[in-house]
Amino acid sequence: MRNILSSIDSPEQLKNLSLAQLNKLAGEIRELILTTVAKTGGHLAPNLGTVELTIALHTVFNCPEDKIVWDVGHQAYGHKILTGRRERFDTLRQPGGITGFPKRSESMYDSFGVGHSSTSISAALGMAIARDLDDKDNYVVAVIGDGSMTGGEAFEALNNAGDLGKHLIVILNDNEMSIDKNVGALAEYLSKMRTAPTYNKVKHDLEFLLKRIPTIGGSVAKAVEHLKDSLRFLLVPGGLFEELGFTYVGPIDGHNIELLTDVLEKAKTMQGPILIHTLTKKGKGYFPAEIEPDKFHGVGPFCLETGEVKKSANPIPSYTSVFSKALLKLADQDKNIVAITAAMPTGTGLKKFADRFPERFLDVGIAEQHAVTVAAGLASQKKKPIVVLYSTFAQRAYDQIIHDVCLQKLPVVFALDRAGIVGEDGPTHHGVFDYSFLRHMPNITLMAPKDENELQHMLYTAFQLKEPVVLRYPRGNGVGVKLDEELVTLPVGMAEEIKSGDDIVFFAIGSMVEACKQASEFLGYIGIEAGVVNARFIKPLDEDMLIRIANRTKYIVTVEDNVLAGGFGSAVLEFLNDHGIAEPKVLRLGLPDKFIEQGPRKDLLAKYTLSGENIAKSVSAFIKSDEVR
Ligand SMILES: Cc1ncc(C[n+]2csc(CCOP(=O)(O)OP(=O)(O)O)c2C)c(N)n1
Repeated sequence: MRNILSSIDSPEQLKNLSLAQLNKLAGEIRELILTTVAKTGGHLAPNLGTVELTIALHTVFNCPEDKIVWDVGHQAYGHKILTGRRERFDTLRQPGGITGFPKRSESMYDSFGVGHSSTSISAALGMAIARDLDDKDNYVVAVIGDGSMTGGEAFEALNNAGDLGKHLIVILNDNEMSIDKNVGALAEYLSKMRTAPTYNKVKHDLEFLLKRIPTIGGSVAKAVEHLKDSLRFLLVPGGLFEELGFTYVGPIDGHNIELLTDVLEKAKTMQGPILIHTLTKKGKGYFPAEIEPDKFHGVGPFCLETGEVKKSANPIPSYTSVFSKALLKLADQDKNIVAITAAMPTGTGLKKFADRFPERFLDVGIAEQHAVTVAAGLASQKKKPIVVLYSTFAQRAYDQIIHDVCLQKLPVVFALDRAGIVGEDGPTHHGVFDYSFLRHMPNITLMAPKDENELQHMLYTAFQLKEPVVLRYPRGNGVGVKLDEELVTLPVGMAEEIKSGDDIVFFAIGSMVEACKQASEFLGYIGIEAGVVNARFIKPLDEDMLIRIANRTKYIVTVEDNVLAGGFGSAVLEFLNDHGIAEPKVLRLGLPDKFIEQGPRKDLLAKYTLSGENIAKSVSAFIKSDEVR
């Protein structure tokens, strides 16, 4: 059979294909996903698991009139391939290329932009309400994984949707995995549904019976058809989802296109909210991903033949791994330390902690808000909780950090990993807002290390303080400095002078200190003596240091990998203004008031004037323009 995918430019074309062709198409889509992601990196295992579901959805529904809302959106590559983006698929996650998640501005088939989890049912419900208000009759389908279903917002949406009774189809894509193994009581519940002995026995008996009924006509044939239908719609009694007002269908094989299309067609004719429970295999069709779905959840470029991930030869440890080791060391010495992750034990470096101290480790599921308040509860009872989140996902817990932690001055430590620009995951994942949304919280101490060694000391310091503390550090490798054996308490609110120089002084924070050291070298070549100060703390700011700097230079340059609006540079400006310090002039370097696109981290840093060379260029241009004035 000739290649089918190469002629598919719109999902409409799927409707003319036979089942055999649809099955062949599934293989071709898998192949394209595999060969592309092996080169570009990306979310492999989730996408391999949803190929048949995607085909079935686009065969049964008429997009873009009908709306498919993907949760997280990290499983929508097949959808992208089938909706006019096949030829550009090789640009996946590249600068200017196809994005790794659905994006409304990229395609009319992407009904809702996404990247953070557990939003699909809410968004789909909104679309269903709008449809009914407009007297339209399109279908709305949310596709959500069992991991994403652990997020509070998903429950809030089920609760609301079950009550409103709008026609809405929710597909629960259950592969028993979040990034790591899915956790929690819901995961247990789903697992019981999958293996419910009554369900399986009845199903088996009925299938056995049906196979034995000879081909017959008339009313008996109809009865048999009906029986087949009931088999597909066999309900597991007492379902949680039924109690919430949904009609529950399943569990069904999420890799069987015939079954999926049958069930979806039937769901179109039903009333009210429907939840279809599909069982899929994460990584389906690629053995290395099937056996290690966590490793292939989000993966860099890899060798297709062996499944070996192409590692950079960089021997410098990552910030995450230095954090992970330092925390283990501290937890060995202090039995009160409890570590909390929101479904990211591997990504945050907490896996070893979980293995060594299972009783002091909590994976709460994709529930950042709950993670923070559970930590507040622990802290109220004299435990020393540390909540480890990616900066971007901490955005979810803004109120909990204010209301449950800071207001009560509870000693919770927050470690925000992947802060700053993260790279190819793009605007949904850059952690570039944390200085701005944290620094205005009373009672908080906010710090960022200049290198991996300072990260260890900051972690140690954080546990010494008896109040809320945040430390934030970037994705990727450290600077390559020696790691001290003995950890010390850093003086809170004190910056560190790293390099002298008075023509201008860099007041830099976090990983930008290293970039400023390089910038200072560059400026030296053109006769500008640039001092470098490592601010260490965004809050409290080292005000004495700022006054000293102000007294000796004409220009202060603040540098941060955060949005400029309300960030670190703003804090410096506020201080100078509030103290009537009009000189020196302040140049703030950081990220502009826009969402930063996808691309290699290094390139984006350079593009937004945060590489050593480009910092130096901006500074020299700033001085020149000032001299002209
Ligand atoms: C709010 C939020 N926290 C964490 C993440 C990181 N994350 C991306 S996918 C994922 C697991 C999702 O599991 P599931 O929904 O079951 O999908 P699967 O990958 O298994 O197909 C997590 C934790 C996120 N995207 N959003």
